Amino acid sequence: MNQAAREDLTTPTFPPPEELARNANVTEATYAQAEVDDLAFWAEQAKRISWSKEPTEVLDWSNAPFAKWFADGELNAAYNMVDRHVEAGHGDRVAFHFEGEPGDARAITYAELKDEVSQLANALVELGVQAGDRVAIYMPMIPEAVIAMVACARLGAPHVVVFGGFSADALVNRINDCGCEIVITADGGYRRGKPSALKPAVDKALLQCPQVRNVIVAKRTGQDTEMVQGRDLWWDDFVATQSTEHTPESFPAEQPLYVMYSSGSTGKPKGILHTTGGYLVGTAYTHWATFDLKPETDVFWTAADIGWVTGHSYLVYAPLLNGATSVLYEGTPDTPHKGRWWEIIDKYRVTILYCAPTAIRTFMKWGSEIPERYDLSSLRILGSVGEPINPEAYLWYRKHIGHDDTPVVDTWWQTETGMHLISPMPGVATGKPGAAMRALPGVSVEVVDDEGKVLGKGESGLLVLTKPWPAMLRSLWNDDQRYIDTYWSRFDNMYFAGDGAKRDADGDIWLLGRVDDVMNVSGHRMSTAEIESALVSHPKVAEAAVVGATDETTGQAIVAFVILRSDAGDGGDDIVNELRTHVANEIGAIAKPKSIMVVSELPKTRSGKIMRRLLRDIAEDREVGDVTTLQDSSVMDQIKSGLKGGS
Ligand code: 6R9
Repeated sequence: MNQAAREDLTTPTFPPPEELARNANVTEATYAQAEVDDLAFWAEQAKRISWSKEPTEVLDWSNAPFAKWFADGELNAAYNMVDRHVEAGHGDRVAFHFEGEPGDARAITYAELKDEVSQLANALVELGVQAGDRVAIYMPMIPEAVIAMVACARLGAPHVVVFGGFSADALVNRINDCGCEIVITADGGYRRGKPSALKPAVDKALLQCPQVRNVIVAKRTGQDTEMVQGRDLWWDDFVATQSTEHTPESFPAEQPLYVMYSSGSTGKPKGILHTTGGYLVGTAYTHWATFDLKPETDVFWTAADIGWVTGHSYLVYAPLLNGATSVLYEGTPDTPHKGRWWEIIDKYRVTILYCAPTAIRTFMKWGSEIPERYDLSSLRILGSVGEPINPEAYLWYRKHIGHDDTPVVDTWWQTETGMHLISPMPGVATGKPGAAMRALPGVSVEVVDDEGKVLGKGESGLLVLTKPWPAMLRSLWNDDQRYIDTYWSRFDNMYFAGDGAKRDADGDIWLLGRVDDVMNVSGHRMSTAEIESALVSHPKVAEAAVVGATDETTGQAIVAFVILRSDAGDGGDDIVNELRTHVANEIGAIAKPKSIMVVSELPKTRSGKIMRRLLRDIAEDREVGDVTTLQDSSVMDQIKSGLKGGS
């Protein structure tokens, strides 16, 4: 049976729970309203934000593709994230339940957050930071990381968060590309039960970043830390002693807010630039819409690192803008035990969980008996982000985490888009496992062919955005030309997302993976995601990654790497043939992998993306390339030493 038939016939669909639909933030009427006049709709959403000067314009697209949103408005981002909630009488509301990996915990109220953000803002001012200056943040998942981002936003000083798992080299590139003069870091953080140092990487990096004047160091692990006199300052000495009073200044809506480098790709990383007004409107609105957020009662948990855009938009910015209560967890899901996430959900009565399919597949591999030990009844909505969620993972997530009655929202977006653009709305959609389904109200997407012709039901092609949206990137840092070339040159007046997509018979959208992950085998276009999904639907398979390896005869050949479920043992002697036959049955003989290798781990970036580039190196029998952005750089050695494969 082919993939389309499998979707239509055997995968169940899930209408929204009645009560959720009755009280839903977004209804079918919201789509209709946005369709009548999308700019009026965005002007309406801008009221979620407190402006010191209300904008009278919505979108200025006269210099396309360089957009200005709410351009004559003025505001302060941090005022919107903390002060206004305190002024509204919500100072005692918990902003974050921080849970350290070793089990230490701290609840931080909005009033406390306001004080600590103000202290850091004062400290940065003392170091000479002015609006427009860039500040690098290289931190573990601790409250000071959030405080650092919000304090920079308060000063109109764009932050450049570099994922704490990246190497000193990655730090050098980003600090220098952006011209950062201040770095905020920590002695270390806890990972897998051990303190893991961060400061030495900063010291190493700064040998190549002469313009950096000062480093602020938060104490987390208490490990021995070298401090460079005159340059390095302990947070406890320098920040915690500052005044808790700081008056937020107003900035124009287009004030740069942050630069985030896109990771995991080859070549020079792109510095994606976001600005203030539109980004705040777009993230606040989508957080409220996609997760049906009720800030007074929900406990929201984005289980993602702040070094990834999901951590920016939906761990820091949107939850604080909406006055929500969130969980901030420092560590790994299996420390000290494999039930850690479910224990946290149980402890804080989390109502909305947002994570990546790769995490879900890991939990599947560990077995459903682990979450069964915890009370997960507080959950009411589950979110997915980062890659297409295969139907098996969706169904497992819904059944074993979501007690078979919580909607799963599969949110498609990018670092560049800043906010969700495609996702089912939980109170409206009849969820289809594996489909991101429909553009959010106010957002315009199409699937087009190579010539830019809009495709219809039952057709596959490339995903494009046909109208600007408020949280869109404004450019690439110092590289307007690359911004135009990458996103706006492939088609006229359309943003090219780089993802393949199809519309099913109902017109709903399915993401097919990056177009660079689309293989061409004997002239047939095939998506890596589709074959991975077929492999994972086999009862013995926990995870799969597929790459196209250069092949003399067929152009590209399909090579699969699979991790077996723990109860499948070594899969048996014939496992490779069994899986090839299975894929042939699921999709067709053309999709049969030429070779399948059984491995114990897959190489992933910290945001959970499989680094297919490295697998391609193995499949093509090459020296493995740059592994600096891997979550665990020993994985490649493990894969090479433990291959069980065949062709
Ligand atoms: C938020 C984030 C963006 C790329 C994007 C696409 C993939 C993200 C997805 C998804 C299918 C989803 N992607 N969410 N694919 N379904 N729900 O992940 O940003 O790190 O910039 O990655 O991730 O390929 O183009 P980023």
